Amino acid sequence: NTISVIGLGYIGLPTAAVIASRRKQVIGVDINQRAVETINRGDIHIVEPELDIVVHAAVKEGYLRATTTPEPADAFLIAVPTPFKAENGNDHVPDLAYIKAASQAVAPVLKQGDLVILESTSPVGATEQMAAWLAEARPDLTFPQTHREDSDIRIAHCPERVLPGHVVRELVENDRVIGGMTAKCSAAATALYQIFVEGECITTTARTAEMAKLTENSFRDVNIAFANELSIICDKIDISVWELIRLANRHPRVNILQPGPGVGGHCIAVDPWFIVSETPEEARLIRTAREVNDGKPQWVIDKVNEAVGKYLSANPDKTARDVTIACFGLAFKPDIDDLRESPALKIAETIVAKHPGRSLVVEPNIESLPGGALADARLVDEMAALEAADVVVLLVDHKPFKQIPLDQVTADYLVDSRGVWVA
Ligand code: SAJ
Repeated sequence: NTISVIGLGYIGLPTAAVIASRRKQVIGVDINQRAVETINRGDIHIVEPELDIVVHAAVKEGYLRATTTPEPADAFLIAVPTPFKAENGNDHVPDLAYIKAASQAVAPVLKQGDLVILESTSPVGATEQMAAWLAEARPDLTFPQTHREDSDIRIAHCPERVLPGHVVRELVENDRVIGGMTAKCSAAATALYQIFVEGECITTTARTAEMAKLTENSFRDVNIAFANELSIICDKIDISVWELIRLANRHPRVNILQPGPGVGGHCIAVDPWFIVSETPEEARLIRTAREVNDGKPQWVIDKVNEAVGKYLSANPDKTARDVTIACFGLAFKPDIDDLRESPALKIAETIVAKHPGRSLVVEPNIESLPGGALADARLVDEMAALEAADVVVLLVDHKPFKQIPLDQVTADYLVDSRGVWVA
């Protein structure tokens, strides 16, 4: 049996490689020619621990091969991005263009008995929409939406749920929600995941599986928003939010996540909007959580401006242009190099734009600063930054920052959005 994975990004590539490591023939498909060439050399184009070894072995042993055009296979796993777009005054409408393009690319090579699985995080109804696109392109085949259990093609939604940084392990260990368009579709998809999933495969409908994925990420977003709101309240009434959450979490039924400079990444800050966009009247809490988290970067920037103001009052011989600000961390979460959709990056850019020439940035996971607003800043190491800075801004709780002994962090003007240096 040959399995084809469409989209060789943060989800598709690890999935393809893990299936190949179980000695199944896997054809990976991506529109990015360079990514395809890199993979066929046995290398990877994304950063994810352990992935390089798995891909290298799969390619060298002949189980994984990448190409830009889909080829016939017995199962197709679609793992392409689902961003949102602005439409009719709504800024957060799910954009299914990549799923549509993938369906249209796969349709010509489909044959009777094939299984098509949508893995991309999707708004409710996207799997049915994908099935409709496939049926439109292949009127000679039958699909579950019209022929139920007699259809030529089986279709399911099986959302990915792996945590970046732990993808290779979580792909195998996590339980899997399998949402077939019919019971036979679920059974076919379950058989496929059982090739490599050691967690449980739990079956449901495609629509419930879609909503389950959105619910998981919305739950996390709402919990983080709660923590972020607490951090703003505590700042106002002079209580340490870090100590507060530690104490509250001692209750056996309380588990509050950590405040931060905002929520970044490609999932948690996006997926709740798929629910809000579908049911704007009802999804009040989910929308508010998004707004609280999206408002946090500006709150941190205001705190930095306040700290600069205090520094200038204490040093009347200085002007705003003389202030050296050091930003610790740019990535969207700790111990990764991914700066995309990062609130820390956004905050650092705003600070540097206001204080060009003197700003310092510490980001141990990158070799050079990205261009744009940060072109006016200098990338330095932890100690150099602590030495030179008048105002220190902690944005990401990277390990190397947590390892700095507290007595070396002597900044009088410190904005610590992660509670690394203030207990
Ligand atoms: N964050 C906080 N406080 C916390 C935890 C996280 O501010 O206590 C921030 C992070 O700094 C980051 C953002 O939230 O900016 C998101 O990071 P994350 O580690 O919570 O999640 P992601 O986006 O890397 O991965 C999530 C995971 N979902 C859940 O844990 C419910 C992952 O399992 C999903 O597979 C992934 O989204 C996805 O692809 O949807």
